[in-house]
Amino acid sequence: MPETPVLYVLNGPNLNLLGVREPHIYGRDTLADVQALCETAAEGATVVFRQSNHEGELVDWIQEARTEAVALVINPAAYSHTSIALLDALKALTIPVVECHLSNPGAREEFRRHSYVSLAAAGIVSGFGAHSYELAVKAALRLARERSASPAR
Ligand code: CA2
Repeated sequence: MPETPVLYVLNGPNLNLLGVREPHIYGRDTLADVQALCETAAEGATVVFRQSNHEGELVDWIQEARTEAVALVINPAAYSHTSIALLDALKALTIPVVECHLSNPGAREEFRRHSYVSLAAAGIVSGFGAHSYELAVKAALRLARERSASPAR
């Protein structure tokens, strides 16, 4: 592991509205609040925290993480359920990927019960509101540490 590891936390469409609308589903924390929680949970690792409403921009950032990050946390939002482009970009990574959701999509509408992104994720944290991100950050950094201690041959 580098002395100051870098963790990417990427957020998909409409998550910029967090805390502003639908607090009964997604809670009252804003995306800035979530970023602060991630930075605290990262315990000294550098967190690159970004949100985009555009699929291609998320693909570009995932590709960037290949060389810049030790691990990646992603809440792909609605793209979880639709995007083969995100899946392909994530499958090209060798760093650990953790999928993260505020709500529990498995307990919601049928169309949210399938995630393409899950096919490329080491694990999924969902249903705990902003706390999902703290758990996901910890899990991603732990996986990165484990892999650097015994790299795959
Ligand atoms: O629970 C999650 O984190 C989701 O990824 C959120 C997505 C949804 O499409 C996924 O099924 C589950 C929606 C993000 C939209 O976020 C908003 C936040 C506040 C107000 C409106 C939308």
